[in-house]
Amino acid sequence: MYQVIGTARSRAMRVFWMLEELGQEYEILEAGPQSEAIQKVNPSGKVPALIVDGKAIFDSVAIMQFLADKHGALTYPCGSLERAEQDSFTHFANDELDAVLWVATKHTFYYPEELRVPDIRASAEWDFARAMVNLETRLGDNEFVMGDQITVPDLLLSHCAGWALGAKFELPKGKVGDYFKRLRARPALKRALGKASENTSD
Ligand SMILES: N[C@@H](CCC(=O)N[C@@H](CS)C(=O)NCC(=O)O)C(=O)O
Repeated sequence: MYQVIGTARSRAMRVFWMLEELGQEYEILEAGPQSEAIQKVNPSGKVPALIVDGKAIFDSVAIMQFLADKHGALTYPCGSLERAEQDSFTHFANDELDAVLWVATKHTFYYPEELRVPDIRASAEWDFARAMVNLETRLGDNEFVMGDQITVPDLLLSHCAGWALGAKFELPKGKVGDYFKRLRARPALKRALGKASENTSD
């Protein structure tokens, strides 16, 4: 059975969601960033990590893509043109959303107070809003970014949207807003949230 080290309030949530979409069994080893449990397997102390056959894989996106490839779902095959486009959406989500939200988060509460620069918020909001416009253009009238088929970047983009909402960034209405609503209504996400809340000590 897979084991995931992390918490619901971290990027581990994406991995729980992916495992639920794939119908895989997993155990949550609840441990936060820089905890002893994660430092034992990941020198950077960052969550999440996936333990598979005694080996730890870290970085949420590497884990999600590994799982998708291994179980042959939520992904196009390596070497296909579709996979190149799918990966381009994955990098878009990481570069334009995750990175921007992470910088804003670090300057809100993660860094020691003396290192925080609250003024970066305006540029983060500007970057985020620009990314939403780009997403609207690329999404068009599709159900998911790759068309009819849900893939790894949809989960990633939706997880970032939830993060943005929690951090009080403005989410667009219209096509992108409806796209995020569709993703948040996925039964697999609901199951992942339920399982995570059973495992949380918060
Ligand atoms: N690119 C990594 C980022 C992992 C990451 O930064 N995780 C946060 C929690 S969501 C963390 O553990 N941060 C601890 C730190 O930066 O010291 C991923 O997607 O897994």
